[in-house]
Amino acid sequence: MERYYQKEIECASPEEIRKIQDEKLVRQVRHVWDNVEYYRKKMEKKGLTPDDIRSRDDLHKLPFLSKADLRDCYPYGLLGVPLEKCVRIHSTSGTTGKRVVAFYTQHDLDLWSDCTARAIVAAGGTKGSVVHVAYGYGLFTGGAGLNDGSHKVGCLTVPISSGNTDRQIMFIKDLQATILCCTPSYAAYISEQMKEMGLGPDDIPLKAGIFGAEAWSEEMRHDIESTLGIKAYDIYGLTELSGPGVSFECSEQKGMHINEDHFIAEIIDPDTEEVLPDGEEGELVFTALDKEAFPLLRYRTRDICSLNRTKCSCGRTLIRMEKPKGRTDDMLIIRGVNVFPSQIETVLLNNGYSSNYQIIVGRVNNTDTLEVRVEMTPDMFTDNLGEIEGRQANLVDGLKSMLGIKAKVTLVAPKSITRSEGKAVRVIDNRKI
Ligand code: DLL
Repeated sequence: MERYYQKEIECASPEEIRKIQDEKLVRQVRHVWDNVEYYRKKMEKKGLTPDDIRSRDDLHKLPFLSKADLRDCYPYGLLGVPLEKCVRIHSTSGTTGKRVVAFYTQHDLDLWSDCTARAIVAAGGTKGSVVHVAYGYGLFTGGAGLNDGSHKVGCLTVPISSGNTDRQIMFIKDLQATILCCTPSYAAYISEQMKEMGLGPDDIPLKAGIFGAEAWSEEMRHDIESTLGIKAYDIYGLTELSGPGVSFECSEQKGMHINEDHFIAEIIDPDTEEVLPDGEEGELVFTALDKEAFPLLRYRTRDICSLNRTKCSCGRTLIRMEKPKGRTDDMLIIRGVNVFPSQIETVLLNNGYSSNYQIIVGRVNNTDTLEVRVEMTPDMFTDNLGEIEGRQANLVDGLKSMLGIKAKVTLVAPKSITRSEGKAVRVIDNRKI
């Protein structure tokens, strides 16, 4: 039986959701206009005042915010409240340029934990469940976000953070954890390590996992579900909008329900910025409706996916977003062809390989090169060169039909690719160096 954390919202009619969004949007635009000079100037540039935004239908008039805006405003330029009302910050891992720092009031934290509580309940969490939170704690939002949602539901929360995988497995067993929260790549690592310790799915009490923070394919989901003996739920979010829980999956596992009472989602064409109809793929844009400290309107996430407004059989009416394919900035352009790492992952897993792979892009004589390095599983490991070459050729064909371009495939020994305890880094693009 499907359970809900806040049924009145999760199963509200589209009219009720619309009413909530209309009211909150008008209020939020006024809040931003009054308190965030940077955005007020952007609105003025477009000849807008808060009176121009009377409902959700006027959303398209508002200017976008991008990561570049956030960097311009670092650290305090987008604050919507006096600093003394803020009680927490989180920050993105930002490998290039300045990190994004997001601020939270107590009210913001409270609403955020409602969002993650909805995800935990949708994954089967109840008062008394033991929830093992192996997302990183600290500036990253994963640990704190799931931790606080788990508290709200009344679960026994194990704030173990990431790392020390043997100890993770021991705690899962000893404390009888039923829900595991971590990145999908770390879940895959935990299952691999379990196997090494001679443990199978029947030896651990887990029933569900709440996995997100990085793009992962359906094939990877099936792999994790069978090796850990659990149901794997996707969860999405980003620091700029609070963290995990912007959307979450239900037992149907057909897209993630967006917490529409807190966020309005739009899909735009990333080049023309035109709003696209439901079902079309494009860049996801979010407007946060009730965040006080870091109130972003029309924030361009750079994540590529589509929206689905059809009714879900779980009973929730919140619209769904498809699994993000990746970010516009993750997309590789190789010899003029768009390639998402997730497409490569699909081919590898469909051919019996694990998610331990690396994509190496280079440039030789002005031509892009693509190499996919993937580990053989212990079962396929061999030193028979003919066999290895046959396997490599198979993968070259599979990748060619998925991507339309030829890649070099190198099979490497099991365990030779570094494992990830957080977000996996799978692409090495040597062209940028
Ligand atoms: O990754 C928040 C989070 C923590 C989400 C734990 C889920 C679980 P950031 O570090 O700011 O925040 O990275 C946000 O990660 O724009 C997406 O590109 C990617 N991402 C997050 N969740 C998913 C997902 C956290 N379920 C960026 N599928 C986002 C695909 C995801 N990509």
